[in-house]
Amino acid sequence: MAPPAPPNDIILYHYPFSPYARRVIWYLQLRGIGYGQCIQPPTLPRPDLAALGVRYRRIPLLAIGRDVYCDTRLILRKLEQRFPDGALGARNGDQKAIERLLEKFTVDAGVFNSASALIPPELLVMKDSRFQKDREELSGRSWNAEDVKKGRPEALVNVREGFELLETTLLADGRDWVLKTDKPTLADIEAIWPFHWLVEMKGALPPNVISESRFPKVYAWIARFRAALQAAKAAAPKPVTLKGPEAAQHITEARFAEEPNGASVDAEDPLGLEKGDVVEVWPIDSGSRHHDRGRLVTLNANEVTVSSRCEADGRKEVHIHTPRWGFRVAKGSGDAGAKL
Ligand SMILES: N[C@@H](CCC(=O)N[C@@H](CS)C(=O)NCC(=O)O)C(=O)O
Repeated sequence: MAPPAPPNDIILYHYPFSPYARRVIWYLQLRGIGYGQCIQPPTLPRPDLAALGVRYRRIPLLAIGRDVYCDTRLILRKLEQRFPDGALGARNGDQKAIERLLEKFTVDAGVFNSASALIPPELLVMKDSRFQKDREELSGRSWNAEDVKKGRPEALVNVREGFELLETTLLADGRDWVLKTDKPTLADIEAIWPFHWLVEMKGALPPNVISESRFPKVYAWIARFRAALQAAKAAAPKPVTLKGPEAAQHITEARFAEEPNGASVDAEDPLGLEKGDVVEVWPIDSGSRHHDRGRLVTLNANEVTVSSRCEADGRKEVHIHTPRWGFRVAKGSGDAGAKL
């Protein structure tokens, strides 16, 4: 029997409790864009991704055709470009700035890092030694219960500052949505996800420090967002679930979503790399030991693309895309098909 076809040629690799993956799932739901999904374990190994030749160890990843996009910052940008009709991104300059700065605030500036330090050590998953070890490999910090408890006060102070910023600036005038729109936009997604995640997580926020009575506007905004999502989810197509081998087969047999002939390497890029160079690319904040490797296809101000061989079928190549910000790219050596 033929494997199920992923709607719009999209396959999202994720696991349901990933707050980063939710950024993408919410976006797809709010837009009503159908997609396929391939559910991953919350810890390594992830043979479904290894089969594609992908070393990047974080979740989510999104494939469109034979192009695989790492990192939600790039994924959301690509979805905006690929489905411009009804895009959720801001339209004017000031609003675009707010949207981008909110992304930097939550993803880069550490709101999420502090939020993740508030996962209660009592949660079952936190007592799982395999999960602990996996996250230590990822982050380079200790995840044992005692150390997690020690880190909580400082993380709480940081997260409280995030709540306070939203309460007293963007949401202070009583608007429904961050950009004063009728419906949630990308700027709401960029701002809300770590706060929403913590509010939903039992035991993460001590009510004497962060609660509905202290931050009523933020809590009301989260409740509105939840209701908007529920309505969008009910109206959106249900995701089509694919098993790992089905997803890999689909991807390796698909066309490239981005025409390889149109790809270019910026001759003025400060790194001085050239098209076809064998390079390695990896995130510099965490999961940095996992390097993707391949021939350089695209290098511009916002994106690196390498062509990497699939482990499952060494004749097939997929294009792995990452953002520039938060990632390092450097010349590798030898054959791009070799395993790292
Ligand atoms: N900057 C990345 C961060 C992604 C990230 O850290 N995701 C978490 C899951 S929420 C993760 O990968 N955890 C480790 C893992 O699942 O292997 C993005 O925006 O996608």
